[in-house]
Amino acid sequence: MAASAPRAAKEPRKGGDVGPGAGTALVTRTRPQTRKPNMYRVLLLNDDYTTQEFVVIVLRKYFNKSVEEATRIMLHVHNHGVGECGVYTYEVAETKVTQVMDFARKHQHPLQCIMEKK
Ligand code: TYC
Repeated sequence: MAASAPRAAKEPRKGGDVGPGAGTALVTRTRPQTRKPNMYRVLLLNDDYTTQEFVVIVLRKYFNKSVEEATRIMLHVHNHGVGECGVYTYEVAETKVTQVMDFARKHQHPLQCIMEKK
């Protein structure tokens, strides 16, 4: 009986219980028993229409940033085109992206939020 944790279907698999290396743990351990999860950056993209105030609200509401940190990140995105809101496991990052995109759409802002593998 496989004892691996549930994994999001969309996240690319690595290793696992089929293919080369499957079922050999008793003979030769080829991997540590615990593996660090893949981590994903959640990024905000700049645009000309979303207000600076709205971006600060997003960073406070969904990324738990202080006013000062949220303002710093917002200005970084404004000046450089893209900026990091946080780094999360796949499912958490995916949830944050969906929440931000839904919130932006609801308030009729074109703000874009994406994730990328670290
Ligand atoms: N460039 C926007 C403005 O000047 C502000 C902005 C910042 C928009 C960050 C999006 O992710 C963003 N109103």
